[in-house]
Amino acid sequence: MAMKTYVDQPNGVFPSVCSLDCPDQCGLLVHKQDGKIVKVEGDPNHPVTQGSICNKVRNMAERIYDTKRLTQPLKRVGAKGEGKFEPITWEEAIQTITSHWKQLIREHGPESILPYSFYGNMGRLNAETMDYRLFHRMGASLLDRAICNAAGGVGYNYTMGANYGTDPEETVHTKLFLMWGINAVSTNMHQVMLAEKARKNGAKIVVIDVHKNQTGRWADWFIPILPGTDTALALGLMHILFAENMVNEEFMEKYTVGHEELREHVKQYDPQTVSSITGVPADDIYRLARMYGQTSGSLVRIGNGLQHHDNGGMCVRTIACLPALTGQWLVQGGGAMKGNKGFLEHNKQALQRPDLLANKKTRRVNMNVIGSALLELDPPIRSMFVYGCNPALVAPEGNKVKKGLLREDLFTVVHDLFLTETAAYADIVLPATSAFENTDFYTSYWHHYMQLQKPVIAPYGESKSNVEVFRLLAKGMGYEDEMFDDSEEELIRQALDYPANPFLGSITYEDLVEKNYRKAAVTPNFIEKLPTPSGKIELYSKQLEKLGYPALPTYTPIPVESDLPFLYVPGPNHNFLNSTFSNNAKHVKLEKFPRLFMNTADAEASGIADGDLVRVWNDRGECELTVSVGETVLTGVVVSQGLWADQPGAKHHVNALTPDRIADMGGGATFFSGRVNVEKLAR
Ligand SMILES: Nc1nc2c(c(=O)[nH]1)N[C@H]1C(S)=C(S)[C@@H](COP(=O)(O)OP(=O)(O)OC[C@H]3O[C@@H](n4cnc5c(=O)[nH]c(N)nc54)[C@H](O)[C@@H]3O)O[C@H]1N2
Ligand SMILES: Nc1nc2c(c(=O)[nH]1)N[C@H]1C(S)=C(S)[C@@H](COP(=O)(O)OP(=O)(O)OC[C@H]3O[C@@H](n4cnc5c(=O)[nH]c(N)nc54)[C@H](O)[C@@H]3O)O[C@H]1N2
Ligand code: SF4
Ligand SMILES: [Mo]
Repeated sequence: MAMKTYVDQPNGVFPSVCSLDCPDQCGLLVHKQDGKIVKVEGDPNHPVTQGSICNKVRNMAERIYDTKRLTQPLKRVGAKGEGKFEPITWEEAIQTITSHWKQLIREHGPESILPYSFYGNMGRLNAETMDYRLFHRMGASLLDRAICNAAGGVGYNYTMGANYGTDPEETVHTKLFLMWGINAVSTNMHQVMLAEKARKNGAKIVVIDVHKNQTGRWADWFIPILPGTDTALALGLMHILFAENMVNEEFMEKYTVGHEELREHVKQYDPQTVSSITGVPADDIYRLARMYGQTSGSLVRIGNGLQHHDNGGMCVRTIACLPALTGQWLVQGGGAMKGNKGFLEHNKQALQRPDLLANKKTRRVNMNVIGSALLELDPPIRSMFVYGCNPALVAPEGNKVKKGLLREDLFTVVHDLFLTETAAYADIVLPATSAFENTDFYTSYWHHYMQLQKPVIAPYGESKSNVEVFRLLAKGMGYEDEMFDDSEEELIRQALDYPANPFLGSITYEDLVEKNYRKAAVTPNFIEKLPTPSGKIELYSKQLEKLGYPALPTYTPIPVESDLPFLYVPGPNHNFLNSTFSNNAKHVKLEKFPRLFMNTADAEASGIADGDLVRVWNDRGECELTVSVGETVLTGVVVSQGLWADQPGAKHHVNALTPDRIADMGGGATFFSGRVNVEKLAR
């Protein structure tokens, strides 16, 4: 069945999907007039997102047609980082890149080339298909894409075996929500809407966070906690659940391994001890444990924030054990959710062709240490191809990243819709299409629906999709493998041919073309057979033991990296998506300026008043932010929101301050485990 695209229809309303790195993955309706997008709204027919979307994407047309959008390939004519470029043709761009790469491969081997990317576009084809084929074929260095949920994802899997969790559609039946380390009002708004429905039926919402932000204010009960101590709180809850007999013995016997060992092990985490670690009063720990142990239909929504710490993997592993103690996995609306992408797992082997690396011991570079890697790796990285990612703003140890990007002998190519902070350092810049200009398919990491993206508009200027750019680069490299000729339709068919995932069910390409939303065939009894070594929920993990970790959930404090007075948690904000939209006037206007939240007692002690401009610093760098004084954070903690770019006279690059230490699991990032000092600046 040929897919009809909407490109040739100048007027009308067309179904689409949000391509941003957001769990909600909304169904959209894109309105066109005279060939241009004039409005983006939610598709009421999407079973989960039901017609509502966030303000960021309601203003998407402003970004698509932003006058700053790239229309042509560019080559650098100024100094690195200066941002001076001249237009060139695609032919010249591909020729320049591939001849450079051929020379590097001859002289230094293919591992001198590093792809650097993330999910600026969540489309499975544009995020991780033709690019992988090309770089695997080439034998380039491999990138560990560990900047987001790596620690927590791996930790969760030690307990559950895969990214399997509660179906969000079931959460209208939930009676108790533990929103744990998630700023859901900003980052998972449809979970908030579902929780609101449940609330009308009496559900209670508890938020456990280091910052009383919009999500904390929405809660029935907000529990402030010290950063990096959530593992201890979870263990304290387990202590009480066992001690007060609020566990489900039958469930544990049937579906878990290690509950007897765990029962003994958590005796040491008594509420007093846990209180002194977490800053949560012992009475509140009792109250929370009883609420959790006595409410059926209790859901733990595990966020990304609590795992951006040195101990983030073990933290998520630990919290993920809670519903197994109470047997909540079998209760409608109960269980846990970290990420659900396992249910729509498709044939990545076919799409990405890792087999092409079969006999090679290709080196891996963790994207979280890109600054050090560019400055110190031996043999050096001599070329970097950046796409769908903005490392100059989003990667930790930002000053090291920028210093690395300044290397004269580094040949950098950036493919993006905009001349990002990273692109300013590039030798060649390539214009990217927006997702509305592509064919792709999408799988949410929260709800269970798969969706096809049909192009709605023609490519903007001379921009090209990732898939197309990697096809051209493969040709330019002289690779004649047929896989580089696969069409988008062929790729989607290959992806869906995957009997290894039973939940994929019978979703076919034809289905996707015909119906907008196709659901994974998940039933709650997925816990009957989990892909852990034992097939059960692993409260005790021999796998972890073998690797030298504690086999049972265990609290390890985050290292105190310096004697600076404040732990610093620089999270994302409401109106941007990571650094996306930080360059679009409308979104910046909505967000106004970056703030630093500080406790009243700390502010008074430092002679800082609400609204003061402060310098935030450590030995990695500095930043200048406007202080918001109050009780939204505990003493000894400061929080900022948003990945802002430096402006002339305004140092807003928060990742100048963040550590590039690697978390306990999965090579994860530790953005929120750094320490800073704060001092008042004269205006
Ligand atoms: N509007 C908007 N939506 C987004 C994004 C965005 O930038 N803006 N980004 C998208 C992406 S890529 C991701 S990964 C998700 C992230 O979305 P979330 O899962 O919500 O993760 P964060 O916003 O990083 O952090 C969530 C919360 O964790 C808190 N936190 C930090 N450290 C700790 C801790 O030690 N313990 C506890 N209990 N809480 C802690 C922070 O204060 C924050 O409120 O959102 C996605 N959606
Ligand atoms: N301090 C701090 N740092 C953080 C975080 C934090 O909470 N605090 N969060 C971390 C997390 S969770 C994440 S996921 C990362 C995210 O970091 P990034 O993955 O860098 O995300 P964005 O900043 O949104 O940048 C995505 C870029 O991709 C581009 N893009 C979009 N679509 C396409 C396309 O189809 N093709 C190409 N070639 N480009 C495209 C966009 O224009 C944008 O410039 O940031 C991390 N950094
Ligand atoms: S960013 Fe998230 S909430 Fe906003 S439209 Fe996209 S998927 Fe929906
Ligand atoms: Mo992320």
